[in-house]
Amino acid sequence: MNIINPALLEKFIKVSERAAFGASKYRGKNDKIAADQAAVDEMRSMLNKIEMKGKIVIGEGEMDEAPMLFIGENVGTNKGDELDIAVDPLEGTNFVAKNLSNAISVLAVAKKGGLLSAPDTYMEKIAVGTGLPKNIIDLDNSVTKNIKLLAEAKNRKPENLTACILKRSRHNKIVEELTALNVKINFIQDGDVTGVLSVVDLKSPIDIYLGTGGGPEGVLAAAALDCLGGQMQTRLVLSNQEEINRAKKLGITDLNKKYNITDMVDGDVIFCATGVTDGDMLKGIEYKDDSFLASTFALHKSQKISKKVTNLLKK
Ligand code: VTB
Repeated sequence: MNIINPALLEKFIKVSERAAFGASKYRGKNDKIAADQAAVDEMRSMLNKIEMKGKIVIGEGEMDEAPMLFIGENVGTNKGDELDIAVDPLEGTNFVAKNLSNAISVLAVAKKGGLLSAPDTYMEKIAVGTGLPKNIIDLDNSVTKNIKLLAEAKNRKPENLTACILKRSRHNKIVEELTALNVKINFIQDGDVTGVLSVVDLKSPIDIYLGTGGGPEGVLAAAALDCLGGQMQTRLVLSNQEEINRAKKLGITDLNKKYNITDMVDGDVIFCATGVTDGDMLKGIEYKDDSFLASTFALHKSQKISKKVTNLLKK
């Protein structure tokens, strides 16, 4: 495998740490836009310090709609390796605005061409954890069939499984089927990167993630699951001509394609997520006089690195 320079992991950790710190200043201030902007500013300035020819493939939007970290923007010093970068400087803007748990700053990095350039449209997602038969779940199966297959593989009854679902009315049908099977449901209000990753969190009881959320968030979660060994399948939801055009502009030709992890992430990958507010996966930014503590979940596939790091940094 063509690996990403292992020394870069620490540099990308610094990027998500500073972005999370930027957003943390707006916790509970009821200003989603300012919180996001602060995270974007910090993330961009840190990315530009890294020796690389970086390109944003998933970002804040397309060039004409996002002034910074837009899709196609070049970042880094313009020397070094060619890397593709997916960012969500603030995943869970609502959480920060209302000072609720689970806001994170997140990014994924691959070699050039290694990440699916997903449009900012909805995406169907289904994910399960490690140690299961390959391709056990499928978006084209009914929810009932997927649950039965999973229960069988785990040697448990459906009533002893827990599913994580984003609380939206579009998921009513999924919820109905799960309820009929007596599957336990853990609803989340927002933040499906963390939601998907709960299937590989050894402390969490989540057996399956199901539902439709953001496309960019889907690729970010796939990058982490690729390092951690879970399974995920996704499909873009393109509901009008404008969305279809956006997908085509990003090079997507098969509009109904079901993506497995290897279709979204190719080769080596780095993933970093830093907590902004306290959450299931990470602690939020903690202020200490002129410094702050930042907790980050950092992964580097080729190096088999999966670690949680807490650093004390100058404000
Ligand atoms: C999704 C989800 C994100 O926002 O994009 C969601 O992937 C927006 O969904 O994790 P709605 O349009 O239904 O509100 C998040 O939850 C947070 O950015």
